[in-house]
Amino acid sequence: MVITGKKEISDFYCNCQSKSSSSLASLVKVMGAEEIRRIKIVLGGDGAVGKTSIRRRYLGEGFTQQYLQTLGADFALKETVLKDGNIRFRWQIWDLAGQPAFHEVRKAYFKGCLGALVVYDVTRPETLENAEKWCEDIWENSSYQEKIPIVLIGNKIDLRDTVNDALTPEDGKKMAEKLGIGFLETSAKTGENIEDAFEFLGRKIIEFTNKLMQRT
Ligand code: G3D
Ligand code: MG
Repeated sequence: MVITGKKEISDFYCNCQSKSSSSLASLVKVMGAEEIRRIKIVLGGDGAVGKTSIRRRYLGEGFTQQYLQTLGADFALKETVLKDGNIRFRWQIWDLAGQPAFHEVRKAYFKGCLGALVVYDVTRPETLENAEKWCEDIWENSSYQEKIPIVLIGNKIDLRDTVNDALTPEDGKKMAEKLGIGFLETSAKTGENIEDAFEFLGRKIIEFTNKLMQRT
């Protein structure tokens, strides 16, 4: 692949497979870090925790959505500007449609991904336990040697008072601390913290890519 301009470098960022961090970093340094435009992130978590609802709530109207039949994944694009720093991102958000035979597609799903939201449902405690496995799976299958940024999302907080054994914010915080990742609670129904979740992840991705670039 010939890297000649902005489009190519952003495509490179999206498509890179098993590039070492140093080769990636040196390439980005040559082109200038501010050229990064498009960032692939994935949504992880058990079925019915609210991944698709979170994505839909965040993207609102006017987004591009494609369905990748071979992967069984929905794939959506949104351009957004982080509130400070004026860094413009074009999110490429991958969201598996349903829960197909995931082990067969996950390599392609995680390929080139620079960050993830791993979602659990605060009304179903087993989904938080499984969130740990999701994180490990993402790190194992990602294209980077370093652990890519993940934000743990406790979703459906609007339903917390309707069940007896709902997870508390402390439960999620504890898991996030154990895994060394960020944490936030959301409701895709009311919209609470949905924007913040993506912004939080965006900041972590900036830190991550800056760190990669400093290594060269
Ligand atoms: P998934 O993509 O993780 O499989 P979905 O999950 O986004 O398809 O959501 C599964 C169900 O949970 C949907 O209900 C959806 O409306 C609901 N849901 C998602 N997020 C929230 C939330 O924050 N609060 C509440 N109350 N419900 C939520 P249906 O009935 O359409 O299957
Ligand atoms: Mg879904």
